[in-house]
Amino acid sequence: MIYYNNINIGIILTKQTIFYLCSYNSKLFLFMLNIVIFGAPGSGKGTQSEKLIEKYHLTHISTGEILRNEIEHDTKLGQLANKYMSEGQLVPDEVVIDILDGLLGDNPDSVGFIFDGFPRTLKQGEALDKMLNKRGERINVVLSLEADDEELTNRLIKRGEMSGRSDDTLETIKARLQVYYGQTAQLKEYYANQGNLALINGIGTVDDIFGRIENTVDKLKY
Ligand code: B4P
Repeated sequence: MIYYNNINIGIILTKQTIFYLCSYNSKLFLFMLNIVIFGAPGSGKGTQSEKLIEKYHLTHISTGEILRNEIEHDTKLGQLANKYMSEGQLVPDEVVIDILDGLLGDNPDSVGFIFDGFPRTLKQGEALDKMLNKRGERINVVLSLEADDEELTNRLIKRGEMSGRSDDTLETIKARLQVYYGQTAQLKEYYANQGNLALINGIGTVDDIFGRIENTVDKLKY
């Protein structure tokens, strides 16, 4: 528990969740912690999300994972998504925005979310702001994992060799990087203008990078 003037800040750890509580003049407030984990393909979004979930007990939403699951089960949505993903292109905005909207509705009591791989376009970013506003929430921080193209390409090729993921081939990786710089990277300016953007050096060991993330996230609460 931290005390500052009339403000007390603390964390309550229950079996499944951590609540961030703040009391001011004896009134209690519950903080939501909404994090966007952002970056080019291969920047470590999925990897660092796992560590964030472990530490902060937030609800993880990975649009890539959801879409891959639909492909695996050969659903209508999966068949549609596969057309785009197998070529390294983005699945249409309306489709992923609908998925997100549904997931937020399914988790009314969540103490916060990690948005992994969403948003990927300005339209998705604006839609996410609107969806959170409706819940009386907002994005607290956008963690942008920064790594160069050579490192990103090497990581994804390695993963493709091990997992056989169909979009981890050299040709598709090149297309995904182009899509990132053409359609996604502009979101950094959008979030910088909101004052939410934190650039994280994404090179180094997974634990080193998570240390940088923890420094940023922990400063947010206190
Ligand atoms: P995603 O699943 O989000 O895949 P990704 O961008 O390639 O990143 P990923 O999270 O998998 O990689 P990570 O950096 O963790 O999306 C896949 C596709 O789905 C998209 O291309 C698109 O078609 C579609 N899609 C998803 N969301 C969408 C949306 N919102 N709108 C439209 N379409 C959407 O890790 C990569 C590798 O690096 C791993 O093997 C990991 O082990 C390794 N690694 C991580 N950190 C490392 C480190 N520090 N050092 C060395 N290796 C490291």
